[in-house]
Amino acid sequence: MIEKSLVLVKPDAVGRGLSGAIISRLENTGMALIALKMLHMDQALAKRHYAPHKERPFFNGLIGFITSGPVVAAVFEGDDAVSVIRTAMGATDPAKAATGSIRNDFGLDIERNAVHGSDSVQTATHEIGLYFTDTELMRYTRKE
Ligand code: IDP
Ligand code: MG
Repeated sequence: MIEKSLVLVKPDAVGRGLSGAIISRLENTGMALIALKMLHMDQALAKRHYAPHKERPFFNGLIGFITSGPVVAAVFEGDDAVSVIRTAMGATDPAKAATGSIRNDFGLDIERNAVHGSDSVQTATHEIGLYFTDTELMRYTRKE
C-alpha cells in the first residue's frame, strides 16, 4: 500500500548538524521525499503533536525538548512508508535500536533520539495536517 509518514528531525539532531544525514538515510529507503520545511515548534503545536502521551510521566520534559530548538519536518511517501521509515529509525531507546538504524547511530538517549516517524497511517494523516497543507505535498514518481 502506498502510504505517507510524517518525519521530524528532532532538535538534538538538527543542533548537531545531522539533518542532511538523516534525510539522506530516509531517502535511501526508496521512499519519495514529498515535503520538507524547518520550523521551531511552539508549546501549542508540541502539545497537539504529542497529545497521545499527555498522561505519561515524561510528557512535560518531552514538550520542553521538542520546543528547545528548530526541527526539520518532512513527509515521505511510498510502499509501506510507515513501517519502512520506522524500521530505518530503529527502536525508541537508541541503546536498544538495531545496529545501523538512525537512532542507534545518532540518538543520545530515550528522549533525545534524533528522529520521529508516524506510527500508523491514521496517525500520519493527522500529523501531516499539523505541519503541511495539501498544496505543500508534492506529486511525482520516485525513481530508483
Ligand atoms: P516513538 O517515537 O518511538 O514512537 P513513543 O513511545 O511514541 O516513541 O514516545 C514519543 C517520544 O517521547 C520518543 O520518541 C521520545 O523522544 C520520548 N520518550 C519516550 N519514552 C520516553 C521516556 O521513557 N523518557 C523520556 N522520553 C521518552
Ligand atoms: Mg510514537
